[in-house]
Amino acid sequence: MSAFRCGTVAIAGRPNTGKSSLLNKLVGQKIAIVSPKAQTTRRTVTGILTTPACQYVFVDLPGYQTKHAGVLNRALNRQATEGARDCDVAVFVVEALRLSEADREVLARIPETQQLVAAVNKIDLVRNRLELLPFIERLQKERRFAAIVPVSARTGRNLPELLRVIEGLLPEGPAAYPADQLTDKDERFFAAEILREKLFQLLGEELPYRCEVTIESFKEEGRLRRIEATIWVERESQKAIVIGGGGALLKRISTAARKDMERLFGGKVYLGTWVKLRRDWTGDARMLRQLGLG
Ligand SMILES: Nc1nc2c(ncn2[C@@H]2O[C@H](COP(=O)(O)OP(=O)(O)OP(=O)(O)O)[C@@H](O)[C@H]2O)c(=O)[nH]1
Ligand SMILES: [Mg+2]
Repeated sequence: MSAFRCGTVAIAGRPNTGKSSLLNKLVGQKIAIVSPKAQTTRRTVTGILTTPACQYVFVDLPGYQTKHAGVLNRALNRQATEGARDCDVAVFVVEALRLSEADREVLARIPETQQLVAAVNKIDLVRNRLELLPFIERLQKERRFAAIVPVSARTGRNLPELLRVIEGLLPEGPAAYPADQLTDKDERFFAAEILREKLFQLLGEELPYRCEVTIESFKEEGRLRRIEATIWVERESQKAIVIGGGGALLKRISTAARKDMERLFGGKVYLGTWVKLRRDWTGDARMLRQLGLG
């Protein structure tokens, strides 16, 4: 029998390629937040998968983006870049048939010495499978990959093959975490992330980028979790939008978040949400540090 393997696997790519969806499907539970909007992920999330032969410590990174400047965007790009270097294996996630300049920018930031696997995601959207082959050939010209694996984070197609390839690249060594541990983040972290996901899913195109969430208190009272959260916005007008007429939108957001929290935590949740103003927080380095984003 071959020796046990264990190592860190960074999931890198431009925004919206399906990195967080891939992490969730690989570990079999929704721990990373997902939305159709770019730059949903702001904090790296670790997801651990342990098999009889291997422990994969996946790290879902923010998408590396080149569209927007600003203090927050720079901080996210820094996390994305460092994360893809500081791991045993990097998985470069690219959308099938869509290789753009933005993808190349990501590749350019991953050192040549880094073990690198390409996951060609969203193949469920490819009508004609024959188109995949020339796409893979194009990718091969961009960079030397240890392997290129077409996958679908949505359907789970080919994920066993992706895992097999990664396993072969991980170093031999004992497990770093107990076999049943799913993540290194606590419930407080996930409470904030889930609420942020609802803002991404239920607010318009621009507003989610102006919002951040902090957890003011998290108490366990028997089987109930009592959570008080603040949604930070940058302007008074944004506050009114998030709350909505008669508080209707905030209520929808909170209810959706509470249900997801109850599902993840496996118990009842009371969720109190307040919307507060912190002028121009996305450009405020001190506030970003306080939020763990700087
Ligand atoms: N059809 C299809 N859609 C997918 C697949 N994987 C992800 N998506 C969708 O792509 C969108 C982006 O997914 P995310 O997982 O949030 O992407 P991400 O790369 O983590 O994005 P950022 O965190 O913004 O960098 C969502 O609408 C997902 O539902 C897939 O395999 N097939
Ligand atoms: Mg993400």
